[in-house]
Amino acid sequence: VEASIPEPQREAWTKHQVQGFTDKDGFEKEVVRHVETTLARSLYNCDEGAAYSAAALAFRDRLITNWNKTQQRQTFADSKRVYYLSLEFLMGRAMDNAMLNLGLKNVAKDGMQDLGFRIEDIIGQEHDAALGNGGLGRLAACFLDSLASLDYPAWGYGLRYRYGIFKQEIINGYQVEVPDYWLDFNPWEFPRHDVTVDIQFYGNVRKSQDENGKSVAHWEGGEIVTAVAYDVPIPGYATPSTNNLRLWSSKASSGEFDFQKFNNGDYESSVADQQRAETISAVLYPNDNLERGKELRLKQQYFWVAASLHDIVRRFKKSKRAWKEFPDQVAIQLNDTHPTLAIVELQRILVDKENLEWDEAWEIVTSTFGYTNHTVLPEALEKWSVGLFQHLLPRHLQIIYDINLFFLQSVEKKFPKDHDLLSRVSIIEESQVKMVRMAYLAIIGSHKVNGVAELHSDLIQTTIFRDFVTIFGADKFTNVTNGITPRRWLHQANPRLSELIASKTGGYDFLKDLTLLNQIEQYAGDKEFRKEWAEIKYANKVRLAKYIKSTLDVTVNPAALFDVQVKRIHEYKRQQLNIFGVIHRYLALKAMSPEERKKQLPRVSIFGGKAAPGYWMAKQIIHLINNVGAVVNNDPDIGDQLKVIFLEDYNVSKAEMIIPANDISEHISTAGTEASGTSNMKFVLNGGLIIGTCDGANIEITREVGQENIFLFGTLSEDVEDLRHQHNYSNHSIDSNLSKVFEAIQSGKFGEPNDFGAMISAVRDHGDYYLVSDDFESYLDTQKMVDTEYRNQDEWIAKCIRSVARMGFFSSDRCINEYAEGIWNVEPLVVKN
Ligand code: 9GP
Repeated sequence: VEASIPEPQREAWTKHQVQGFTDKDGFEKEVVRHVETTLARSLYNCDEGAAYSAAALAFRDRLITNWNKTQQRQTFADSKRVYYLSLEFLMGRAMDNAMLNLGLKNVAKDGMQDLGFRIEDIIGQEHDAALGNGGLGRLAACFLDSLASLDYPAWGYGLRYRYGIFKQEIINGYQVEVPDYWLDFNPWEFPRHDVTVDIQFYGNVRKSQDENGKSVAHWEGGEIVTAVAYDVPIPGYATPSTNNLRLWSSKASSGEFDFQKFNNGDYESSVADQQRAETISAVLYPNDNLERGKELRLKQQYFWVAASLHDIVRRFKKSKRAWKEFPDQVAIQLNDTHPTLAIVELQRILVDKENLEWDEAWEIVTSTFGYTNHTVLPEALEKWSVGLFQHLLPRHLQIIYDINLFFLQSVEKKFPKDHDLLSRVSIIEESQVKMVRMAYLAIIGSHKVNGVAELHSDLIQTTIFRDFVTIFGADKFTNVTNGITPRRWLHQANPRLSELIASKTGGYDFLKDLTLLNQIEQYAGDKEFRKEWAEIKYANKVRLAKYIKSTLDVTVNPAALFDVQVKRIHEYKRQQLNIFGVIHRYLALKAMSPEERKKQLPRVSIFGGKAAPGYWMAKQIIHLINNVGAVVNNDPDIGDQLKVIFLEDYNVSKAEMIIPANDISEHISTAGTEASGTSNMKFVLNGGLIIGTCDGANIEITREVGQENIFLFGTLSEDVEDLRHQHNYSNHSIDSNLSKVFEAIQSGKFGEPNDFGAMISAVRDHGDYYLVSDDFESYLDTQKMVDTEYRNQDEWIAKCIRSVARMGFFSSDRCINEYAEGIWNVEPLVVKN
């Protein structure tokens, strides 16, 4: 407020307010200006990289006008805001999205052409912003798009990692990790060197009494690291609303050097301090659905939530409202347990800094937070050792103990003498090494807890969080089935399909209300429409085939069935089941006469995905896929009948190319393990069918598209435990097809058999935890049905059209509206142009 311009001088400001370009001429002018001034180049040395930079800067300027308007509107309206706390935002590329959301892609296309460039080439220059591992991070990115598109006043808060998820190279069939340094040129962020927060670590707690005899805690000593804000504008589609994603970067608190040390000649140690501070935001932990309990990770978590809360509280305090109004102004969503410390931090701020009574503060805290659980996998549920907490965050540990004490007292009151219950729900696990259970803390400190698909939400209520349902009642628990943004995952990734749909639905309104897709169902029987549909699919497959040729030098036939499984590599996602199925197909083809072989439906099995660098088994799965590809793709008997492709370095921008080319995609996790999955939604929305298990959102996809339009197979989640039990107590049988696959691997046909011994043993000798052997036969049978049905192309395409028509439910807009109404209690705030 102090820095605002006095009324009499505002006229000059209004007169010169930046409006941003709206037409081709204006765009070209901006590009040329940026090439010549910002980049200090000219028409004599403007390559595609420079052209991208200039176009991106032009769009960034354009976004910032809307961003300013939005932020001013939100500040003046002073209405409730949503804060989405996520350690991951897997944004992908920004420029294409900005052009489409602003409705200026054609302007940019024509403008770039005038200036001598093809827009596709320019878009292709952008480096993905890969600040996430997989589904969880991409969901956060889709949510930001929907929040802005629906005009919700919302901010995302995350970390500005210097290195995003590693780049994957495949060398001799093995995954090799290469650092992803993405910040060389990033026009999409605004450094705010004036927005900083000092964050404390370590030290100790001293207690004193205030004048009223109340005990007061002082957290003293330790070290301070500074958080610096970087803002990323998030444009909504067809609205000026442009929200903010604030990412924090760490630096040493004294600036570049500790001058004291520097002046004393202790240069090395002053640099070391600086580097240690910067390490906090240096790397994204590359694990998906796995927590490893590393101190640096806990440091990252506290650094990020403390900076974010400081920011949120600072903003709230400007309004001079009473503290009890905090939850009317602020809703904070915890994306998984990673930001759970925010609960403790807010309690600390209210009690230690703002002198509120414990109960009053706790009421505010629990009314503010909502917690989304994204997994039931035990290895992904966060626990931190009490010792580590004591060392790193001593005051927070005390507060956690108090939260736990008051909680357990209330449980005891309600369920007297149930000591088992008390130890089961305690935030502190009394194991040999005492642990803090973050998910329990998140539940106790939030007013709503949600899962991300119906089955998953049921499972958390009946298994891992069952006791909490008993204690708090079922109302605290809810489901919000995940969704995806149709802007990126249809309009941007598959422009021709989007155009075809628009031609039949009277324009692009379906991108704002995806249920309007139902209007295309009537064309499922229309020959002409089917033909256009098939042509688009074919063109998308040709594009992918060209990419495969140029990167792997393998020729694939675009007329073959493209069967795609791209996602993080994990035993629970069962890429091993898929590749065993491929080996079975290969052996079957080899056993046929050439005439018979020719009669089979040609198929291209496409894999992609990263393995966590420390996940040995996942890396072996990648290795096996590549080895199988090397044999099959070079076998002259096989030719076009089967190709096996592993696409290197799967990421968001590659997904945008791969997904529109799918005929069928595989979502084949062991039932009850995949919380939701979101790529399943993207694949169907792009006109493909699913082969999948009854898991996660596959179940709701089936409900929406109809079971005649999806290929389901495998064990049901309610039978999984029994089967696992049986495996452990009796010898489970391996069917002969799977045995033959194992024999082929062990014969050395696909490289050194020892490399894959553990993968086979896991299924055959060690209990087959993921039920590969149980599901193998039904998987093969279902794949046979896929082959048969694909031959009837008319009917296949009709199925795809009907499925797309029924996918309206899976828009992240529906999902965000459910959060807004059921969890956040927040209203849209329209920003005028
Ligand atoms: O594994 C889930 C995935 O099924 C879900 O779609 C995604 C978004 O909700 O979250 C993933 N969970 C994690 O990455 C870790 O909890």
